Order: sequence, then structure tokens, then C-alpha cells
Amino acid sequence: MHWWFPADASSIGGKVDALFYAILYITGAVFVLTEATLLIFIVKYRHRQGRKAAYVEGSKKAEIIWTAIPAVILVTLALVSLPVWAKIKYYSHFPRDASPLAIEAKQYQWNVTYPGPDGKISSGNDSDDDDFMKVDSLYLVVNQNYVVDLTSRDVVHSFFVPAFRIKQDLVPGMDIKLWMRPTKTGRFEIACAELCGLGHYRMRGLVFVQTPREHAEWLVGQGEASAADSVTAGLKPAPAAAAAPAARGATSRGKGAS
Ligand SMILES: [Cu+2]
Repeated sequence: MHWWFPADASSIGGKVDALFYAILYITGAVFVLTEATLLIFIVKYRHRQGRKAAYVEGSKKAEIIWTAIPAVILVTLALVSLPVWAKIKYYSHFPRDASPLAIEAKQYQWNVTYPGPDGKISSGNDSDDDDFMKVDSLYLVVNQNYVVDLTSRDVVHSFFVPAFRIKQDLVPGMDIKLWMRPTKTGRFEIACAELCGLGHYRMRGLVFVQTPREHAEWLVGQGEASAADSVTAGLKPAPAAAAAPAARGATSRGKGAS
């Protein structure tokens, strides 16, 4: 059913969708039943000449029934969804063979830090820091596990990849972890799902799920471009070499105006 949901592209998508449809069918059936009953009663018990309304004080039996049935349904849904929730959200269930990534949200962009050749995200004071950063673009290898460190620099954001059925808040001051395994190659949308300011609507990014070969080729191309991205995002101070051309640019603009 892809006319209202993007095709599922992650390892947990099927489980999330199954729960979603189970809840949709149950609430849908209750909705149809109650609305149909309402319509039937409106017609059946409409005002008629000479008919008196009955005075009903309540019914213990009816109340027990309409409390017990929803309670049983809700508890069942909770029990069924608990293992799925645990698999997605509990740190103890995270895959052990995952590659690390870090995503920092800020108004209004996603700063994605990749570990570089050493396979580790540095803590910031490592001397051999080979991490590199991309703004608003997340490059992943298909069928590989990732654990992402989510942080926010300013306000609450929410990392939402509809095709992965993943949505997780990023809270300033908190270090929140998320794992995912993309199962399809392609390009998918990242959206911020928490109203975070006037530019919230443009806080979007893209996930590029690549084959291992494509990813290796992409990695080779990651040098100066990513360094420039890090500077744009304000994560790293502009190196002296990068500051010089900017100054020249300002001079030439000044000349053009005079
Ligand atoms: Cu946001």
C-alpha cells in the first residue's frame, strides 16, 4: 500500500507497519460501528407524535462491558508492541556490529558526522581526528547496521525518516542513541518532525543508501568538500588557508560596487 506510505526501506519497517495497521483496523472498526449505531439510533428514536422519552439513569452492566473491552484491547496492543519498541529503542537490543554516526541538529539543519577511516567518532580532543561532516546528507550502506548519536545544539528537534519508519526526538543536553539498518538502496527524505522555529519547514535532509561499492567510491571523494561543510556548520573554526580566499572575495565585491 504505497499510495499513502513511502515504501518501507529499513529492517524494522515491516514490524512498525504491522502494528500500525493492527491499530488502524481496530480503531477503524470501532469508528464504523459507533458511527453506524449513532446514525441508526438518530433515525430509529427520532421524535414521533405521542412517544415519551425514557429516563435512563445508567447501567452498571453496560459500563463494565464498555470499560473491559477497550481495556483488553489496549493491554493486548501494549503487550504486542512492547517487543517491537524494545527492539527499536532499548540500548540493550542494539546491534553490536553497528557503525557509529553522530547527528547534531540545530536550527535548521542536520550536521552528520562520519567516523572516517578509523571507524570511530572522536570525542573532540583526539589528536588523530579523521572524522568528517556533511550537512543535511546521510550516506549509508545498504544492509549495514548503524548506531547514531543524536544531539541538539539549541531546541528540541525530531529526526524523522518516513521510509525507515524512524522518528526520534533530539533534546538539548541529552545524548540519545538510535539504531537503523537500511534495506533498500535509494534516496530518502529526512524531516524534522518537531516544530523548532520559523525555519522548521526547511529543516530537511536526504538519506542516500548506497551499495558497498558506491559507498567506497563516495568515501574517496570526501576530502575538502566535507571540511568546507564542517566550517559552514560552525563545528570547526575556518583554517587560515580557507579564510584567505573569503577575504579576497570581499575585496573584489567591494571593487565591483565602487
Ligand atoms: Cu527542527
